[in-house]
Amino acid sequence: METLFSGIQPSGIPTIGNYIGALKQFVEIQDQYDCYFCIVDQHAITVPQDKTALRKNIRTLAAIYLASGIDPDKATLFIQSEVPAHAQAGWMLTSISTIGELERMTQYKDKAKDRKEGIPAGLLTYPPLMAADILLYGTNIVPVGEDQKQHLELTRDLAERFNNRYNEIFTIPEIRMPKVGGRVMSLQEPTKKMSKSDSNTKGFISLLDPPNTVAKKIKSAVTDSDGIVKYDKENKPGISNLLSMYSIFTGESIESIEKKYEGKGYGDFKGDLAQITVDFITPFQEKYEYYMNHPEILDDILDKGAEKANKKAYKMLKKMENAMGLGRKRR
Ligand code: ATP
Ligand code: LTN
Repeated sequence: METLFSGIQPSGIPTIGNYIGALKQFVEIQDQYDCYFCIVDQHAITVPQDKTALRKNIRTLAAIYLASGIDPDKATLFIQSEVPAHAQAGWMLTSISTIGELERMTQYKDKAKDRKEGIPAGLLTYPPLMAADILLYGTNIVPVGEDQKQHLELTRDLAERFNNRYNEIFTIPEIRMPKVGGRVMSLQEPTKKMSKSDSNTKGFISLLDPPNTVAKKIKSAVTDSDGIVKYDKENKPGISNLLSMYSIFTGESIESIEKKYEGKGYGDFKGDLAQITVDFITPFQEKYEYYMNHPEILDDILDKGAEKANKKAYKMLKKMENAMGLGRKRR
């Protein structure tokens, strides 16, 4: 069976964008791969985090993975910092990365420009840590949203560089992006990606927003003034974004949704989308509550996950050290 790896940062409460771009894909293909799903807390600290909030977000994210339908009997769910090989391998891959290629990463540029009190060095070295996450498991496939494409390309470059320079130990991973919904946009600024760390909370739907808040946010989403429900990403980014969401939740094609709302205004469309989203989020939140109310079940899943991930990652770490000549050769 091939191996799948993906990660989400516990940098806030996941949004419907994270669900559509990442979690939903995970669940759809989890039966076809040996899956590793990671709560990447060491990535989250590349920007300042409040320690109490971080701890809370880690548990919340674990429960959200499970509420989305990740099956802990099949997949390995674990916390990055509980598997030290990630940071160790990350250091080795940082050492073969160049500052030039890291400075070209758009996520780095975007996040660095918001930092008023100096740019944390971890923001720059974030991608080799991500490469370590992936490469440690001999990963074949990485399901992510569109924003991670550049990081995946760098991961492939680093893997090839390492293989050529030291020893052929890494599998070159493939990226998998959703056909629709790879980039869910902000409800307030539809040319910007929906992000869980957005300071304007009206821009995103958190997976834990109360249903009436969800409905309100959709109804007040920014659209345009021509009132025609039609997909046109360039000229009508707001309504196009909502159309994608509608299509993803119902499975209907964009064309058939456009037909359905021909001659109707945005009000009807948004009202229906609000209901559809609430119908998804209500049972989702019930499952989430179950795991939050049973911390012993959650801890047990995370303990087992860390144990399994540690075993697998440690083997690759040793191969990396051998290839690079670190430490002593064991007799
Ligand atoms: P942050 O806002 O803290 O930078 P984020 O919301 O971008 O975080 P991540 O934890 O970095 O979320 O991403 C987790 C997964 O969700 C990744 O696979 C990413 O590609 C995907 N993702 C994030 N935002 C979106 C979005 N707006 N649309 C589709 N997929 C997304
Ligand atoms: N960089 C990703 C999160 C992430 C990840 C990974 C995704 C860290 N390590 C490994 C896939 C595989 C992000 O910011 N969304």
